Amino acid sequence: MKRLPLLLLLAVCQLSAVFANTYYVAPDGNNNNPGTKAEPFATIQKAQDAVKPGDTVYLRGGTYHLTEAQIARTEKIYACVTFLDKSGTANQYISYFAYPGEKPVFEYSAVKPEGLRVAAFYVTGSYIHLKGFEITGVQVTIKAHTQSECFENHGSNNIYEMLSMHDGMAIGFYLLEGSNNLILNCDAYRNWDYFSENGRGGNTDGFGCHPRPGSKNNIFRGCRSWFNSDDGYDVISSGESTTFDHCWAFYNGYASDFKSEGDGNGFKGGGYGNKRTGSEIPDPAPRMTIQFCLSVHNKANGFYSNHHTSGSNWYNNSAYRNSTNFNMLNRLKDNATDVPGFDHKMRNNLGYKGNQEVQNLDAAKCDLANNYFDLQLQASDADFISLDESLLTAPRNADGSLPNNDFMKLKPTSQFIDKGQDIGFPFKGKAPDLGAFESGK
Ligand SMILES: *[C@@H]1O[C@H](CO)[C@@H](O)[C@H](O)[C@H]1NC(C)=O
Ligand SMILES: *[C@@H]1O[C@H](CO)[C@@H](O)[C@H](O)[C@H]1NC(C)=O
Ligand SMILES: CC(=O)N[C@H]1CO[C@H](CO)[C@@H](O)[C@@H]1O
Repeated sequence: MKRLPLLLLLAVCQLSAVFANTYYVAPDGNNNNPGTKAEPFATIQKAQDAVKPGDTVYLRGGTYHLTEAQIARTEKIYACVTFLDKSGTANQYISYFAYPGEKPVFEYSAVKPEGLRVAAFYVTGSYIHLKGFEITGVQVTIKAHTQSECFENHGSNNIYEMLSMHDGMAIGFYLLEGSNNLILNCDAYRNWDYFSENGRGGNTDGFGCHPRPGSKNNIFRGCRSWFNSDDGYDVISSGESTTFDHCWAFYNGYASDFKSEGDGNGFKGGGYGNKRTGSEIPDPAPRMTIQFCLSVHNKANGFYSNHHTSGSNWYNNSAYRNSTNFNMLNRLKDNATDVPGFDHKMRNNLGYKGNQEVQNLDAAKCDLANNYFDLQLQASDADFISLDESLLTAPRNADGSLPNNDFMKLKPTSQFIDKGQDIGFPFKGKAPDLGAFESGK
């Protein structure tokens, strides 16, 4: 007797799976088409009109040259070329995927709306999964303080996966609101706004996450950020915590010929900029978590607390050749006085060849253990299997995960093997190793 409803439920589930539709978008498509494989749409915007929760839109390979006529709508100061406001559900995401084995590239150099910021994708919907395509050439047209973005997120429970945002003037990924979003295995590189504010590129981060209070639990995992004119990852002005897990930052603050541009921090872990009064700053300020991350030869700091008004969690990170590898500078909320970092929890971090290794850390006011600096261990080339930086831009694995190579991996004879503290992640040998990569022993 009890079984019947379950069977019924299964049947209904299967039916709805059968009725999930697949649509196609192609560079030579037409929005008067039905969106089938043989007769695809021209734009994702048109595909959104057709979809319902559970549907998949496949993006065929090739280059899509976007035009100003395709701007879907203007939202405040943004020209939103594609405006995704249709939501899926927890069990039925709406998916916009690269067609298997193909490489769709969305190219925006002709989209230069006067007096407006450009958002290639402005996403207010939730339960949307975007996967496997490239955004390039996004423009900035405003001379004063401004920015454009490849993706601006306002929805929740979205997945941004295997997206590549490059060679534009815009921030790669940018979040102001929305919870439980996952930014997975994405790359942002060679983005530089050379037009506004005298071309310093001081706003063009690879990834920016600045959640308003209530926008919780956003996670960046497996991402890479390099040669962006400002920072690799920036969480200034955060009302909530953000987690960075297994992300890499290198060469930020530089053009690809190493000409100096904007700030150039690998991970800018907080702060509130010019906001001064207590009420403008959340109390307590959220703690960020930055773990298993790698930061190499950024112009300024590898890992930076950026005048944050609370401590953060820094676990198992590796820094190499930054101006300062770990700069833990904090600020007192009440009188905006900069002070050496307090309340940081740091475990198993490793640094090598910074101009400075660790700055602005008030060790007595932090919870420190098993970091190279408190263990008083000085790294040398002999600790690492490879320091060949060309490995940083190696191609990703087929599933989108970070390339698995020897960069900054420890030699079996390294002094850092088994020097870590068990903080609940799996490890090999007697104890965890220092840094972002566990060795085989
Ligand atoms: C700021 O506040 C701290 C602690 O309350 C105090 O020690 C310090 O002197 C103050 N600094 C200034 C510039 O007022
Ligand atoms: C350091 O990172 C590796 C993964 O790359 C992990 O296996 C190891 O346990 C980490 N150390 C700690 C203390 O978590
Ligand atoms: C040893 C080394 O290469 N240090 C570099 C760290 O990064 C700064 C800023 O980019 C460079 O000036 C240093 O040469």
